[in-house]
Amino acid sequence: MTGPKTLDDLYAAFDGLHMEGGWHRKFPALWPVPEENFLPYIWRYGDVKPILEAAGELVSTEFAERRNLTMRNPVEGNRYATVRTMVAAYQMIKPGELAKAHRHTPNALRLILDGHGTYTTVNGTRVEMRPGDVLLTPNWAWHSHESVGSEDCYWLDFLDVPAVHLLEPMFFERHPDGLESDPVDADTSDIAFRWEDSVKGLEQSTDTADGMCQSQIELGNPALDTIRLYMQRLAPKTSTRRMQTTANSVFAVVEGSGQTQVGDETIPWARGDVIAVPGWRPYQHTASEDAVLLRVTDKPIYEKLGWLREEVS
Ligand code: GTQ
Ligand code: FE2
Repeated sequence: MTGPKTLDDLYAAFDGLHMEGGWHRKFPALWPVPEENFLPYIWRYGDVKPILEAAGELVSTEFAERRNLTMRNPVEGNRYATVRTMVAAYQMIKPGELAKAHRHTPNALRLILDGHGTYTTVNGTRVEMRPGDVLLTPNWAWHSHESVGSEDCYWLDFLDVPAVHLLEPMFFERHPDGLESDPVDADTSDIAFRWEDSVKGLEQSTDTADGMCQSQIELGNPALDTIRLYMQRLAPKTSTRRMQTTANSVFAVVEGSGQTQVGDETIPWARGDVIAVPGWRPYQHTASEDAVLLRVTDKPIYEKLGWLREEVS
């Protein structure tokens, strides 16, 4: 026998071939339940708005193309993502500004916070962006944003860019002409969920999402290949049940105020805030007053792959 004679020699031989014995790994490959990696965290609109306003003075859309401010989860080593598969951003556009057309494989959606007179054009359809509206920009759809009004317009972006980073099907291109030609105006569109329709839907809905809200409606089914969206109304001074799910969520506060318990943390929130709730962290909400949350979740990924596990207690 000419092979290694001692355990140390054996492991050195493995190492020389870029291999590792399953029984003496430096890092485990399997563990009993999901690890806690990404951290629960909140970004407050009240903190962000003045900074975006300043960016409005210092950074033009000529220079930046998108005046967007992404929310980086504070977990050590993270460079970009808000939760494992998704990134959220605040974006602002000023009167007369244009964010030129481009397209990319990441799916995106926006929730409008403030301002009127801004339009987004998605694959040739131009729709107005009004507060409370949710607008979709699916995989590879051309999109541009343009202000023709007199108010600064603020919104939230949510994209599955980190999922694309993980799986690597990234493609991105700018429109050769900067803008799509001859867009058609539309007030109703497959890519637009209007706030007034959400309000009506929430009034009529009897779906309580297993006690996770007073009522919820789903926007789309799913809204995007990788993302499901739910508008959830919370009853004042009432705690929801506790949810634990392998899927990640980012909540945006559309209306009202309250707090969310995630793991051991209690996170108070108000309109325009964004809360990162990473997978498998038990969470429950308590509204102080009538509140509406937009839940943005990567649940379709887990559903499709057979990895969705949910428990409500
Ligand atoms: O508005 O097209 O926050 O492409 C990140 C990437 C917004 C957008 C973001 C984007 C956009
Ligand atoms: Fe984009």
